[in-house]
Amino acid sequence: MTATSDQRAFTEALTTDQGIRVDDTDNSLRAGARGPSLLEDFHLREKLMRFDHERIPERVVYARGAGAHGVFKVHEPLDEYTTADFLTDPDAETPVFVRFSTAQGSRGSCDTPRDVRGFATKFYTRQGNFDLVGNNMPVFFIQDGIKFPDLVHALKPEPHHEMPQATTAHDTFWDFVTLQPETMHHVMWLMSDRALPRSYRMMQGFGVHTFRLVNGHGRGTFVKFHWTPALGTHSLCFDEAQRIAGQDPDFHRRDLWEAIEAGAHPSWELGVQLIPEEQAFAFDDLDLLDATKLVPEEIVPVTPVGRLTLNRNPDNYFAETEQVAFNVGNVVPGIDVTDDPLLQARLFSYPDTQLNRLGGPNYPQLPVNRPHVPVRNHQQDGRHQQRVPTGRANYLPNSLGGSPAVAGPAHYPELVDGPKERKRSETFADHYGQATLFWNSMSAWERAHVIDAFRFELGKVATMAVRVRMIEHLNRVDHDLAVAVAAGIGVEEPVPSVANHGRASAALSQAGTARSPVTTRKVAVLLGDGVTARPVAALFDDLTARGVTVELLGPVDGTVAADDGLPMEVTRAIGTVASVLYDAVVVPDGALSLAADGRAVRFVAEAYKHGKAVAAAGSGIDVLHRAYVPVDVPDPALILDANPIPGLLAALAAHRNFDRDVSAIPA
Ligand code: HDD
Repeated sequence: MTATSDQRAFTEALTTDQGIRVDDTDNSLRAGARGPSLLEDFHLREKLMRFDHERIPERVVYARGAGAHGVFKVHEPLDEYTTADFLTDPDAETPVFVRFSTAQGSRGSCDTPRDVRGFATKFYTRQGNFDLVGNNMPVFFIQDGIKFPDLVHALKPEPHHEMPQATTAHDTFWDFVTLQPETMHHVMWLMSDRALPRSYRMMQGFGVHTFRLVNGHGRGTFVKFHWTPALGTHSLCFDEAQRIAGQDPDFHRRDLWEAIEAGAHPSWELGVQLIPEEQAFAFDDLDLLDATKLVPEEIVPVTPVGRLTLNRNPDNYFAETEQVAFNVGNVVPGIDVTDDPLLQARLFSYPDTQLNRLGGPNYPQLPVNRPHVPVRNHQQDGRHQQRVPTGRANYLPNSLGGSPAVAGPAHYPELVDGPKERKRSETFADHYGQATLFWNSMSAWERAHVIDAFRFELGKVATMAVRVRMIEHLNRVDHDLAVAVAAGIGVEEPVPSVANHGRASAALSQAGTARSPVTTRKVAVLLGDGVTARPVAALFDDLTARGVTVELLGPVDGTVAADDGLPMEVTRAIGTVASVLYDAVVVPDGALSLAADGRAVRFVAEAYKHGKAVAAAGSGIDVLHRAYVPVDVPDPALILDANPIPGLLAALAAHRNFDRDVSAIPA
């Protein structure tokens, strides 16, 4: 939004919507101090009417989101492939608005359910708006958009009682999945930790579909878009995500907001996989038009081409994040769509849904949707028209009011030829190969998390036949996976059916993510009377200087008495937070009361259980004993050194130690 926004910090007189000054906004106009209110009180009526109409329909999917402004810059001109100005001019700083979201839950649900995340970017380019409406997973559930309403009905709360909210752990979802096996690959992603990002700032984004770049000679190149976060791709574990949902339902939007406010601007590298059009059929086991498939990076590498940086929070949630309207059909010259049947259906659905959500055809005039270039046409009228066109000629051609040049880029002249038929291509037929590829690419702990997730979700499915069907499908993905899940949900062990093809793609595993900058990671230090002041101060200063957020948690707000006799100020009381809101916990020496404080013991046990860095010294180690932390087991993220800082930094950079055996930790 620009400086034309209303200023809420009013310094001038309060007025009605008609600009009339208000004499009293606390008392309605009455017939006597104890008498009935009068209809003529236009201020009362206007105030209530405006309040009554504040809500608009929430998005039918991806209702809960968080947005931010930023910029995009391309590194090198890509004019060999595209005429898109923002991809060919390295000096161009293209403004963007990004909206991250969960897909299943209502607007008021929480940030951390097991779910796909939306990653939608509006580029306000010098050639008009380009929208890249992607997800944090590179594939989608279905191949044809005509199945989208069925998919969404099945995964949303069940229609008779509207339960459960923001989760796929219920019968209708798995009923649908097991009857529509093209979902199998995406379901593997959904059951993995990819569905539980640590932060919007730490997740990848994907355009999912194959798009087309078109260069100045009219040559097309297939392209897949990737966003790679500078902070690494990291996830929560499921137990942690569930606890966060209660502790801080706004966990991800708060994280994004606070990072941007603190000047720690999140950034992503835009990468492209480029495939010459002649090679459209070069892949044996996938069709580029099938959105349930990815192109392994080992086969077509991802080339980094530009950088996205988010640097400004919205001024107003509703005006910007809620009213932003994306459309996969918003493509600028040099970028085009393909015949992917999922994409083709989306081309209809997005502008259509905005009409319902935003109440009419003039939503592109809303400040957050407005292109940063002039708009000239004879579209007119309709609800909420903001422009005042002048002149009498509102048609083309005309000789009475001047005509804008009609000189846009030609559509890509793709040859289209075929019988009209409702038919899926044979090249879309394999539903299991890439589900197996994903499974094969997981590390041991990632596999364990996937098995747990399937057991949890299918364990919530009451219809035994659905569980059995899902095990049959998993048996075609990988026999060991099917056996492990079946054992947890009361389904008979399946007999081997299809041999695992054995192929893997290292890029799909999060275990391989590069060590990350520790900036904006959150460390809790547990305090109590007698705590050793000097090491705590050293730790605080060192980590803070590196951009780590260190919070000192006391038994209550205020101060504790440190061992140097001075009061040490606490950041917040331990009872107002939980370990799930931090990446690491430190239990310093000297605070003897902590070992007897159940909140501190739980804090440590839970942090350890969730694979986090746990550092302790002296009496702090007693707290670890009480939390059943096996202090003798070698563990890079269990730091008992006199100087815990190097160990803590290494453990934070590694994100988590999910290799721990935590099955016996009671948290
Ligand atoms: Fe969609 C919203 C991503 C398939 C129909 N979608 C929406 C949003 C994201 C995606 C990130 C939220 C945008 C925002 O922040 O406002 N959708 C995807 C991806 C898909 C996909 C990555 C597959 C590759 N979507 C898809 C299909 C259809 C839709 C096949 C319908 C045929 N999607 C919609 C929608 C939404 C939407 C109903 C709801 C609100 C909106 O569009 O603006 O039109």
